[in-house]
Amino acid sequence: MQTGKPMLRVLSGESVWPPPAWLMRQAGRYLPEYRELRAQAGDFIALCTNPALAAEVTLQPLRRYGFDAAILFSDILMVPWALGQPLRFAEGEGPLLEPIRDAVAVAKLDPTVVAARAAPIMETVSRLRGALDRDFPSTALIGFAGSPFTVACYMVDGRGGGEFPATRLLAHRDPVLFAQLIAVLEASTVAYLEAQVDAGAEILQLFDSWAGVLPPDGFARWVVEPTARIVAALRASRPHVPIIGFPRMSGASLPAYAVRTGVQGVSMDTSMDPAWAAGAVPASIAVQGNLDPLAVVAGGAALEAGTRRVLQALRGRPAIFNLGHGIVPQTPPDHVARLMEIVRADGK
Ligand code: 1CP
Repeated sequence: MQTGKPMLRVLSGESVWPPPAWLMRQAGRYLPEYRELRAQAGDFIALCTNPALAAEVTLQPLRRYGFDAAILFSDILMVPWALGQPLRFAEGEGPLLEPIRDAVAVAKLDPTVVAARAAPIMETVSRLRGALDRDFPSTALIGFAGSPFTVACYMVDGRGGGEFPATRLLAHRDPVLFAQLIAVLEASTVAYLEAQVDAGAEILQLFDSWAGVLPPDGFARWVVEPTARIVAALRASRPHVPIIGFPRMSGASLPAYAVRTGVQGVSMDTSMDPAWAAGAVPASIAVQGNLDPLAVVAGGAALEAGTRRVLQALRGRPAIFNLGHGIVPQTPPDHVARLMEIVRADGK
């Protein structure tokens, strides 16, 4: 019998079956206990910077479902927040930031202040690590950040929405300035993730949710290269911590992304055929994914068949069961319980 946390075994290249499982956005609005605590906290940034409450919401889904990983409750936009960019989360609208579009605004960003301003988040990580060691000894703690390109999308456009026209235009019109912004984000991300590791994170995930909006040369320059430099810096400074990359909607570029960035795991989005990816990504790199979050909302036959299809594709190689994107607020909590039963019973 091999020992150790299943998530860490898989990310060191071992095949573990049934695969370890966790769900992106596993803490959040689909859980009544989250909604209650969120109402107490007031605004979302107050929740992310309150170590007692942020640790509590991280643990809520573990108590219900016993996932193999806990993911720090925070947001990818806490890096722009720590850089001093004005940010608020408007009810029903998502994040709103004061857009950064010129050299003066980029020059004001100072990556050396990020780790210190993010101190409350590091306090959450260290509380979580203590709680897991005590109550969930086989659950691994995931720290995370957005990748530079995806974070830049919000910083330049100032809001979500999925198209990010101002960001894409800036990258075409003024690649020198855009490269400066990406460089600030690379340095900030490395410092921010190193601080999470020092506080107790055991795995790091880089979310590149909007990687798929770029043309191929942009994908190489703004997604693959910055991620490769971040991974190289972290492998040098914190060599024991595996990294999972999530280049969402990267299609056929996923295997090349996995190899060129040097990540230990790669997360597949909903549109990807997991059987194809399981064969195309080298077996030394774990694949993670990729049930459609809407199949969990639907439940019934869609949930049963979808979960089995993903499990079948993952069998026989290092793999982590997850969704293809975050769980959505209208997900019935019992459907998540059923999902975990199917995974734990090896698809039976
Ligand atoms: O009112 C609320 O409760 C706010 C909703 C919410 C939550 C629960 C937001 C605002 N962020 C989060 C938490 C969060 N975000 C986590 C930790 C929770 C967990 O996973 O258990 C994580 C890892 C994220 C990461 C995140 N934030 C991403 C990358 C993953 C993805 O979903 O693609 C992105 C793109 C964001 C930006 C963001 N923050 C919040 C919203 C609504 C959005 C998306 C905005 C948009 O549509 O563009």
